[in-house]
Amino acid sequence: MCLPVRQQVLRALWLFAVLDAGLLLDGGMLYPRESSSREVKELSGLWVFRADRSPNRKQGFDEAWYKRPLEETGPVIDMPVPASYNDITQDPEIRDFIGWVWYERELVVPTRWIQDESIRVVLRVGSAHYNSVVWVNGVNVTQHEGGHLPFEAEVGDVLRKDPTGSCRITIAVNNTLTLYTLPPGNIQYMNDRTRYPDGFFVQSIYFDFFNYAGIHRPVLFYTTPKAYVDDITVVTDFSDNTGLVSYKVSVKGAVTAALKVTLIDKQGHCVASSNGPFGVLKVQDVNLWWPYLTHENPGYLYSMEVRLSAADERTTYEDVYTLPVGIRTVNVTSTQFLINNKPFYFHGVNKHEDSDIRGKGLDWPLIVKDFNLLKWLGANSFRTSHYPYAEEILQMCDRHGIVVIDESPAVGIKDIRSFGNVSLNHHLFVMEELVRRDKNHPSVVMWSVANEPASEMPPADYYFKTVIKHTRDLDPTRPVTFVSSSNFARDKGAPYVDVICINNYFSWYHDPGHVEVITLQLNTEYDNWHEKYKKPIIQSEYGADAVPGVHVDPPVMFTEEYQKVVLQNYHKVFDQKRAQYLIGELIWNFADFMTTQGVTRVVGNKKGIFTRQRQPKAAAFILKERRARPVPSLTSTSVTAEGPSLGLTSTCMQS
Ligand code: BDP
Repeated sequence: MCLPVRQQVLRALWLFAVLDAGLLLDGGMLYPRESSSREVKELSGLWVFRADRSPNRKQGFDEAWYKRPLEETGPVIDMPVPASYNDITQDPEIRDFIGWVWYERELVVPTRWIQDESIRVVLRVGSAHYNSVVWVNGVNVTQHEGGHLPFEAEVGDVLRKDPTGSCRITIAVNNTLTLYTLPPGNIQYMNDRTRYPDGFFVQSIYFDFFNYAGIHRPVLFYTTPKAYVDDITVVTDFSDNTGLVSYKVSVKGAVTAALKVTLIDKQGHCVASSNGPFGVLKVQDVNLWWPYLTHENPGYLYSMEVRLSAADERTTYEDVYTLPVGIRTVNVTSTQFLINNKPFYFHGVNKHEDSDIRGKGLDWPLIVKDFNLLKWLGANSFRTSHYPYAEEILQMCDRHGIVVIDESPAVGIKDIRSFGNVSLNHHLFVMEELVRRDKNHPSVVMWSVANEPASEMPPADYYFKTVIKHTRDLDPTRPVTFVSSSNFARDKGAPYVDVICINNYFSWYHDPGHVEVITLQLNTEYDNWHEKYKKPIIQSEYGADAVPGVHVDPPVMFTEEYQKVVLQNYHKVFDQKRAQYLIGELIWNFADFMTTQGVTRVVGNKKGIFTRQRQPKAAAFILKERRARPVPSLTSTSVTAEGPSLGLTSTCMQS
């Protein structure tokens, strides 16, 4: 049964307000897709590479290496893109290199891109860690700060200066982290000449993964007509069996343009259409987007085709962009997380973008293997610890119904100087970039603004209040969280979040070797948080290192048996608290991953339930078995009558 028309219209109007709030951002960052009006040319493969080993790392800029072929400036090597450069060579200096490295690729672009002035040619970098400067044929076209989000530049005018279409792309990338970058870091020069050679420095980081660097995601050209669809925002809702897709399209390059928007189902049938830059599409007999294992047909996606026509005194323009759309709602109450008004429990993992040889470089075989492992495990979700993952991974999540907590790169904010205005403004900007990129993914159900900052420091209160509010203003349709290290007494972020996410390592970093304390300590922890804040809780990290193949029974730390028994003790408490307010459990970590060298890490962090090569340890079978098992306490759970705690979201209003 449908809601009365008046109520539906009110809801649609409210969604428009949401969309307007979400459009504080200037310009879109739509994923490049081919269409009848757009071409994509990927530049993955071998690039030319040179690390600037000069003492101040500035030789490349002083000598303007971007002005001529890189091989004319000095010795160069082959470097695959996308990939981190660190583990590609046999040179320890490259592995641990800090400073500017230079990449270059030469190609010829199609003649019509040069000749046809009605085509826009855009160069896009999926991500490069951390600071990047980009030149095309020696002309600086863009620069970008931040290692995990895309950036692009229109380069048609530069290319047109050379009618042969020859194109030399030079990208300088610097992995130096400062107290004001995200994540923060700090370079320390060691000046005691009795202990360190001249110029010796180290980069301190406050996070537990290797600071892999280079061009990590695809670099590509894409084209659009001069008048084009710059951005699309969708917000979805439903009432009984009618789906509602509120959309807003922003156009660039034309003062007026005609827009036709069509929603197409998986069979290729048009199910709704509309004209104009905003509107509400109504879908009868809607197929909702459901998470994996909650429905026989999870991850249902419609295709929203946006067709633009415009004209100027010289020519006419047609642009077509097709966006995958999943129709679903997200709500939070004081004890539950609701997807499509049904309680959702995060049976999840934390991941890293990390693997042998390629480091953090995007790698399709690895991505597909990981999704197969997630399904084997019965996992329905993950957190993008501790930075935004590749768009290609989120697209897989959309298609497979894997639910995502989308985390910013704000990991390791530990120094008081990283709470100042410079850092805060940068953090706000990064949240804008993240929301702009990921706002249309149905799999993304929550934003995480940071992991384990030093939230006890006095400026943390204002800092996180501001970042969380800004994130909500950017996207009022999703809850916002911030991941706390286990210290209930000092936490400053919790009053502002919608869901409490807590990490703790009982019997590991606290009371090492004493698994018998886990249940008591975890119960106390949960009750403290929930009594005070009345918000649902996710156990956002728990786990123990296990060196694969090391066995001792009775268990001792670092063995596969110990990892298993830690998990089993945590699970006892999860099973009790799940009936109350616990809404998820995310193991730390899906797979072993590389870290900087240190006395607590044996060739990386070994808390994976899979090895770095994706082979299961004993603990993986514990999780697989747990997730296959029905949870008796849940069978009677239904949506509570309590009002939603997120007064701001559309989906809350309608639940
Ligand atoms: C947590 C951090 C995570 C670390 C983990 C560990 O959030 O990044 O890798 O500890 O020490 O506190 O294994």
